[in-house]
Amino acid sequence: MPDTARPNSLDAFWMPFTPNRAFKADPRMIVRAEGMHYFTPDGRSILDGTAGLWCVAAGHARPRIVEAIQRAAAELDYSTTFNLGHPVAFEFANRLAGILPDGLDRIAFTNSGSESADTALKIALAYQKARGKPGKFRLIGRERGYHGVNFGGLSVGGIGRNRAAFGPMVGGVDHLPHTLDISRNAFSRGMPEHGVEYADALERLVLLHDASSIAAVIVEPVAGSTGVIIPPKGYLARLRELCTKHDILLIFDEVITGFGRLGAPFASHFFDVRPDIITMAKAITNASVPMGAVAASRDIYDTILQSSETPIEFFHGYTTSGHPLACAAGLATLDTFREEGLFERAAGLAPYWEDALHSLRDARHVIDIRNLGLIGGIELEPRRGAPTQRALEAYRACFDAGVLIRVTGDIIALSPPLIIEKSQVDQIVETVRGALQRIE
Ligand code: PXG
Repeated sequence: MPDTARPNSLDAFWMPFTPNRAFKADPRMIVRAEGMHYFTPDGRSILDGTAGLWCVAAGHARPRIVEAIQRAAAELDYSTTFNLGHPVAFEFANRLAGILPDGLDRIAFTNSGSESADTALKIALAYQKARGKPGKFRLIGRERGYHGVNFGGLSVGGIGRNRAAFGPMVGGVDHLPHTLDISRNAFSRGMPEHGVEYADALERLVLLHDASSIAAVIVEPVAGSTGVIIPPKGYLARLRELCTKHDILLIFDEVITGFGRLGAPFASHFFDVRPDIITMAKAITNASVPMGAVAASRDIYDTILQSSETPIEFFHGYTTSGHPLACAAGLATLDTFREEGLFERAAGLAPYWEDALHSLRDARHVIDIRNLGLIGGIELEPRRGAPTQRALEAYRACFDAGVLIRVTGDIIALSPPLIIEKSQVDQIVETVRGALQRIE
């Protein structure tokens, strides 16, 4: 047995989105998790303010999910879903269809949010071709958008650093402006007042490219990874209206907002805006087994199937699409959400969360606070000449004080498991306040 607390060497693992050199010089390790907490090798508990990475919505190591995975592994470790079925994949797709917005009930499985984004974009293109409009090939993303790290999602994504090293990307892509407008909306509680007109930029892209060339628009309903950008009031409805007017598909990337993060099953319910395609991942299995999914409207599914000239209608899929362990974990996760009323719980806690976060308004270095559901963003003034440094130090100071936060740029992003208690909300906020007080 390897000694998990002290690996022999840190050299071989090329860590994702990590300053490998700095981390390996001064590592932080986690060896166990339960409920709201992680545990370090020396037994210290760390309150999880980020639900892992926005994904452990029901809290850690929930027995029902653990047991479902154990049972599934012993019964059917693997079977392909290429031209062969296993019941749990169909059952899980049906259960997902039952909590998705009406009409979005055709589900493709992937293994991550990145794969979900690329799958959704390919579905959009295949649909346009299937309905006799192959000229509709353009994909519109948004500045500061995050749709994972594969080439499709990266191309419609709008985080410059993530794209910089990787060449010309997928062709025929353009971007809407992002909606962060601190000059007008700083310290908004919930949805900001100003900025619905950012959606009208789609009209300009239509003038530029012509709607006959545009297949789909993809956005995160609430942008998470870029540092929590809440959509202005009316923005998503306006985007829907314009997509409908110009015969463009609307894709919501709900990898973060899905499964209760806003206090409703999906952001689509929360905002009462129905896209044509929804992507999911992360909390779909409470992150216990890697999985993603894409829900398409029945019209999209039927159109692609009915127009197909080949037996296989859509040439796409992964070896582990609908993996038995992931589906079993997903079913147990949905059971947990339902039995514990976690989406409603998140909705009930959201006002407390909002008040607690905004109590940091006068904390040192803070220039904006943004919140919705159980999401929080705290933007810090960048240190002169050393952007991102202040947030990194805040991250370290919070970790040392027993709270895990997430930082991106100079923004602290918070997204606790939906099982969080009010006293733990207070602990996160007071730990952040103390950390900001201590760092320069
Ligand atoms: N779409 C969205 C909206 C995401 O937030 C992905 C796609 C990609 O998912 P995978 O499973 O391929 O990582 C994401 C992922 C952060 C952070 O710190 C956020 C993500 C991943 C890593 C870090 O905010 N989101």
